[in-house]
Amino acid sequence: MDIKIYPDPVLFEDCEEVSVINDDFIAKVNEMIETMRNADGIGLAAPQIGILGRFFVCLDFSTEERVDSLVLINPVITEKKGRVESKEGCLSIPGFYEYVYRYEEIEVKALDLKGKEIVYCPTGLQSVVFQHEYDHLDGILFPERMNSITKDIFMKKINKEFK
Ligand code: QAP
Ligand code: CO
Repeated sequence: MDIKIYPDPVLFEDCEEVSVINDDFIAKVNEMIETMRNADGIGLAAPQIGILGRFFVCLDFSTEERVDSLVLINPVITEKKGRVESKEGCLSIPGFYEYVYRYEEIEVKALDLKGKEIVYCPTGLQSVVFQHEYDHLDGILFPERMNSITKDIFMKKINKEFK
C-alpha cells in the first residue's frame, strides 16, 4: 500500500463510518498494519492509504515490545481531560516533527475486527496516538493542533518541501 503524502487532497476529507466488517475489510486492515510497521510508524489511518473510512491501526503500547497492533473502527471520543504537549510526526508528512497540544487522557469507544464494542482509556503515548489518528478521520492533520505561530512556521517548511 502506498502512503498518501501531504498535500494529497484525500488527507483533508471527512471519512465515512464503516458499515460492514467482512473478509475483504479484514485483509485491508492487515495490509495496513504491515504498511505501518514497514514504514516504522506507530499509527496509520485509512485516509493515509486513500480509503475514506472511519478506522485506524496503531501499535499497542501496553504489550511487551509493542508486538500487538490495535484496530479501532468507527471510534468515538467520549471523554477528554487534561492537556499535554506531544512531539509528533506523521507518515504523510515524512521528515518533519513538531510539538502539538493534546488531551492527556481520553475515553474512546470503538469496534474491533469482530464488531465488538471496546472502551479504551489510554494515557501517555497511546492516548496521543489515538487522538492523532482520530483527527485523520476528520481530515485534520497535526499542524492544526499547534499554537498558531508554530503552525505558520511549520506550514511554510512543509509547503516548501512538498510542492
Ligand atoms: C502519529 O506517526 C504519532 O516523519 C503516528 O520519516 C506520532 O507513526 C502520534 C514516521 C508521534 C504521536 C506521536 C514519521 C516515520 C512515523 C516520519 C507515525 C518518518 C518515518 C510517524
Ligand atoms: Co498522521
